[in-house]
Amino acid sequence: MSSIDKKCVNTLRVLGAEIISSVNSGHPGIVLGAAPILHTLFTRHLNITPTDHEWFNRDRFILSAGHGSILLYMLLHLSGYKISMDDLKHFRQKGSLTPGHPEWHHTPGVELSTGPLGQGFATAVGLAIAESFLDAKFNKYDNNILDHNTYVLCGDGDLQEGVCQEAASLAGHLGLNKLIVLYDSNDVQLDGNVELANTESVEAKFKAMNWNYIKVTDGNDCDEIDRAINLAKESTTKPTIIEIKTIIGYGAPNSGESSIHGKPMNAEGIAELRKNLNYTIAPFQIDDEVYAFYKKNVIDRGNTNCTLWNKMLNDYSKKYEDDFKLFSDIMYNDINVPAYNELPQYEVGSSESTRKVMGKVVDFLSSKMPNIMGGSADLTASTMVKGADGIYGEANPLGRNIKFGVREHAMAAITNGITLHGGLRGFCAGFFVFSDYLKPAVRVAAIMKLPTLFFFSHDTVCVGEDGPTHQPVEQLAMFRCMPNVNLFRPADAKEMEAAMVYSFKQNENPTVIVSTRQNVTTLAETNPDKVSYGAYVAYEPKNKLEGIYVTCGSELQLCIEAAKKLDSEGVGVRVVSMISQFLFDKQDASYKEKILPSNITKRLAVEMGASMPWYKYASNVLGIDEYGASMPLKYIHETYGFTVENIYNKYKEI
Ligand SMILES: Cc1ncc(C[n+]2csc(CCOP(=O)(O)OP(=O)(O)O)c2C)c(N)n1
Ligand SMILES: [Mg+2]
Repeated sequence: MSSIDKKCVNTLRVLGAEIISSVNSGHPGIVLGAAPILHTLFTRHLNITPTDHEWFNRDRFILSAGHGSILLYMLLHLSGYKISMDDLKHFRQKGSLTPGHPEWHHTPGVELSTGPLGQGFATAVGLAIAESFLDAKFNKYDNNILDHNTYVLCGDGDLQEGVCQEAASLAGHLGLNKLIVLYDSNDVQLDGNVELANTESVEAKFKAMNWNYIKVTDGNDCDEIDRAINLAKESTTKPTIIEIKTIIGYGAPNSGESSIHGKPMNAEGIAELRKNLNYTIAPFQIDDEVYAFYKKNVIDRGNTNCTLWNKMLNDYSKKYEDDFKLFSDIMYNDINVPAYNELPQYEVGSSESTRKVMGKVVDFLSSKMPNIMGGSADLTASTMVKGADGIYGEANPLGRNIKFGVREHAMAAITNGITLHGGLRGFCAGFFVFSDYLKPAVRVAAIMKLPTLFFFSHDTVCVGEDGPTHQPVEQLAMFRCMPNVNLFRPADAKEMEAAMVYSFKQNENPTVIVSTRQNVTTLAETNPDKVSYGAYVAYEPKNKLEGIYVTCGSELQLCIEAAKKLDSEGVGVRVVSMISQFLFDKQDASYKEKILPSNITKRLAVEMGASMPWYKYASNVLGIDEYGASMPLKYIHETYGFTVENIYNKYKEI
């Protein structure tokens, strides 16, 4: 290692350890061990610029091992991002710019909120897919307008996660050659040595998944790391994992031991670290030489490349006018979303499952919007949802239909990555009951308010014959209690179309849309114009209002029929279609009062799912608080009491 590299690396090490000790919180192990890896990446490879940190063609760096956050913050500080030494000193403190784990759109330069291990790795696969698709779409023989790498730093823990295996397997299959994973291989994790839990060879495993594998034997040797990254960049057909042997907590008295993973060092430990590294710079100081080195090798290099790229873009705009127009629209997320009334219209009284409608809307929107990309977890034939232009892969990088295989968790994380890249709207689809398998990725999207689209079919026990393992019960409650997640459960084709259009138009939240397996009737009472309010009056009785049914999905029709029966007997009951509790909760008090007047307390909520989410709106709930049972659909409604008769009776019982 050259003396300046050594000086920079030791700065990162000691400053990181001292910040962690001063706030008595954080993970010194990875900072001390992996500093040379990220120093090499940032100063010799990563194309980023603090002056335009959302530069479309920047390299993406994902710290999948999010517990190393202070290392990233220090690197961004040195790289000219608006993170001051004071911000670094307030690491993990209330309201600081430098939270415990990296948070997207909170700290400049952070590309993804990470911390849940494995998630960053899997999301990076989506970033690499987005890059390769846009590269195929826009690059010309004389102008590679889209040309960047996706880098990941991961640790042993990341690689142990199932989501990582799923994503790595798909990345290898897809030949994502611009994905480069730097694996901080220190043989140690939180609870002890990795060998206590793992036996397999990472090399053999990744090679078997069609990855390049490169080993760096000395994680302190920046030149060896640099050579490995250069080699990885040469790959044209495979993603690369570089296993870099490091020593956790390098320089600390307990280096190489799990005790250094997440425990701040005491004063003696810090003193010994300084002695071992021969480091004499005062605490919280950075030598000018280090700043100068980063200025030259990250900031200036990045600025030069960004300027060159802007020139390329200018050339491109002149030579390829039409492509440039589309490229700009994509880059600035300016692709027009068709309005509801441009979609195929459904006649009142027609009958169709909402999953079919969902699939048709995705097809229709994909034909109008070149920025939609996604697919399903081996369930296209069931969810009816697929991307356009054929199957995405090496043979067809312009395909917008991703065959995710039965890898729900990675599917969702990858779809987050596609959306996160910028320019594309990622969607994915599966059976609603298996949304359990991908919930952690929806959670990351929710924390980030990333507008990923999650489409599910088979929304209730009406799945029927497949039985309790396939019949969702508690999943509606799960998504409805997640902050920032908008769950739509449309009642018919009209509501479904309106919900889909709404979801593609907005850029603020992840959306979950659930559809029926069974046919439902297109109702006269549904109102697509009101879908954005979350709830509206679908049926108003002729008689004086005395009660309310609150419902959604396929149960809306049943409630309307029950209300009509009550109306014919002189009992005035309104039916509220609550397609999205999330959106209804956002309405002002007067709208809420209009829909659910507080003096009307006789209310019955009706949904074929866990009753829990409904007590907010009604003190009586007809729900399903048990797991289902295998039987043909024709017995389901009777079995669980979801008939017009029972809904009518339940109201009368109140
Ligand atoms: C999904 C998930 N499970 C558990 C954790 C808690 N956790 C954070 S780091 C870590 C140890 C990971 O080991 P490794 O990746 O080898 O990190 P190192 O100790 O080498 O820094 C654990 C269990 C987490 N952040 N995410
Ligand atoms: Mg480790």
